[in-house]
Amino acid sequence: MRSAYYFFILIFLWSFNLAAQRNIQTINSAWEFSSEKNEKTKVVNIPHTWNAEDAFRDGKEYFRGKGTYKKSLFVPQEWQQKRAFLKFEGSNQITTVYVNEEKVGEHRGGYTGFVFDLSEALNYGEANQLRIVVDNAHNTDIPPLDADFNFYGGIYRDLQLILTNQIHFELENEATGNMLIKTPEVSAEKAQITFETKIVNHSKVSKDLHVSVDIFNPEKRKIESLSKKVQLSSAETKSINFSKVITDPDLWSPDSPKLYEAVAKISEENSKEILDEIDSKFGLRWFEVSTEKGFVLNGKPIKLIGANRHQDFEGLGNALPNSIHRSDYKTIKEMGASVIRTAHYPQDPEVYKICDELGLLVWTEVPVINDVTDTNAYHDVSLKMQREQILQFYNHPSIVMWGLMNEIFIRLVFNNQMTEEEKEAKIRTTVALAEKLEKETKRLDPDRLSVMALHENKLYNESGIADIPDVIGWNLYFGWYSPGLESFGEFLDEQHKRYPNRPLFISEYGPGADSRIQTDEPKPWDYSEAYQLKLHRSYINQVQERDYVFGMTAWNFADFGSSFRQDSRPYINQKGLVNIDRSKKDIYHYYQARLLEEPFIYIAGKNYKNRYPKDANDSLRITVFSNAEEVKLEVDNTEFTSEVEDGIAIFELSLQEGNHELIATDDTVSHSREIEVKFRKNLVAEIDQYAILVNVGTHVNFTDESTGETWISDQEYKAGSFGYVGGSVYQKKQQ
Ligand code: GCB
Repeated sequence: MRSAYYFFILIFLWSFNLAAQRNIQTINSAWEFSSEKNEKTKVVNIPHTWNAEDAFRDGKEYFRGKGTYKKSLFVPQEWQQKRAFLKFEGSNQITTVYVNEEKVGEHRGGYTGFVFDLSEALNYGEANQLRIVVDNAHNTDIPPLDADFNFYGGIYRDLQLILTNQIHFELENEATGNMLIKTPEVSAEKAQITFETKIVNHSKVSKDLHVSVDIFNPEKRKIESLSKKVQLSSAETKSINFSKVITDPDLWSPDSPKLYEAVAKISEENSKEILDEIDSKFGLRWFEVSTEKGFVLNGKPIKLIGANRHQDFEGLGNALPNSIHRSDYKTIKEMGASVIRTAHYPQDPEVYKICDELGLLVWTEVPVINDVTDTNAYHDVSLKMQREQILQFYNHPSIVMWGLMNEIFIRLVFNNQMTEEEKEAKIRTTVALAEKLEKETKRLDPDRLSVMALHENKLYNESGIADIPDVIGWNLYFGWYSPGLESFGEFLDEQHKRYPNRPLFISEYGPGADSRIQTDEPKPWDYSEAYQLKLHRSYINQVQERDYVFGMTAWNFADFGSSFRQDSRPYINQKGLVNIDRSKKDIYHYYQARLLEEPFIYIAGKNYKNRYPKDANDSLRITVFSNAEEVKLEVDNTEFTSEVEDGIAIFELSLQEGNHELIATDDTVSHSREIEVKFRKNLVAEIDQYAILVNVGTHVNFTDESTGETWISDQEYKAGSFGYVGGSVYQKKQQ
């Protein structure tokens, strides 16, 4: 019976082709939404989050509680011959589904997919009420408990309604119906492949079936057809597996991301009619890692350099259309990256598809971050998340590492309230969970690497947790949270000395940077783009010098929402290589100069147009990124030349006041930019006409995005000028 509060009804008429074996449609549009916080009901489309605005307005107070989505769905009589499933790609974080007020399922965890079978709860030949309650309140039994990103609530990834025949490939499982394609042994000569499916008979009678898998090569030519006869009793579920050895495989790699495809079908014996069909892409490659050789893919060593990526976007929270997921990874690939880390959780299924297609190696992880709870419930959800992640994304050749945990002792280390006994108990439960996660990961997938990201603290080694996974990722913030850029390499050398067989990866590094803040004299904590450049340059060099470090991922590809942060832009972590709206910071182009093979040149300073030297004798700095050995810079018809070191050519120029066009070239490619020069001394001279805008007490220039005005860095007062008398320029953290 329809309850009274369905005050406006969105009748959803389904136009399925009932003859087809399986029908998949998104059921994203026009849901009636209300939340505990805001009783006003509105119509929303999925992907949806209710925190896209308040997480950037109310800080830590953004709403965490229950949101309810409702829809009226007309279910034709003919569907009685079918099975109907609801498939979520991700919904944060407890999701409960009701059909006509009968509960059909509940799922815990916000970053993996899940499927509910609606068939038994539906009323056929009439309208059915779907009600989905999503709860993103803090829950001590569900990771993440605490982290430096927002836990946006809602059904923030696509939702599908899937109609199958009574006999179908199993859907309602932790793999969300994925056929597992395993490639335990691959070489240049041959590849061993297995295909694992499960078939279900919901009909009342036993059936003689024919199950097949067709394999298509990267040129889309069918190269194999495997099949089996199977008898399936009523209500039975059966595993059907196939294996095949392929010779001369077309290998997958970042340079040549070749994908095969498998199509599995069920038909009744002696009938051409297909009862169900599923497909999956897969790739053939092998890899190994060691401290001597680094990361070796298909026999060739490759130093992995790339970035981490959070899944939120300006104005949208985490509710992104697939097109933005795609364009993000395209941007990462165009930077020259070979690896990404989906910190700190499994991402949209579209992400792994595009990484396969573009050729990006992936470290993907579960959101077990900062702290754990010592309950079976917490441990069980963590394990389930890892199982769901592995089973759902198993077939992607791009994935090479399954992450277990991130900085799991960070809350403990900074906690002054806990007693020593409490701390010891916490360490014990954390290590026990890590062991369980490792075991589960290897049980499901012995062919990939397990990995864990640590912060700079001795507890990881002392507790033994760092010995659990195959490889270790260090999140290192020397030159930011800890002093000294060079301490980074020293720390690594010391680790390598103590643990010579432990392959190391730098899973995070980077300072906050704000495109509005510019300087020629960068310092830690000034949020300038120049300091971001200085730190990343130093880290890349130090990693390049060390063969035992097999890769690095910058923190972070993009600025992202973090409700408790008060950096130079509130509620945003600004360590991105691009801004939260994906406009690029200089540093993005620096990576292009370091990583791309085709000729590249770029004049840094997209947001450093206004320059304020003291006078005509004072110089200003132009920075050019290039992968050539030498570059030329033409300024007002005069040509200067500079050598390139670490992808950077520096030009110190003394220029007259006014606009100047700069053209940089290496004779194959060129890039131009305009700057405007104004002398500080003339600012004072013109004070009766214009105000002087001084960024008081700092050494950086700040350009206001809304007015285009630049607030210039402060200086020591001298007669006839402006500036401070006594004191010193403010620095957030002395280093
Ligand atoms: C870390 C965390 C990451 C934070 C980052 C930061 O080590 O793993 O989640 O966002 O530091 O910016 O402080």
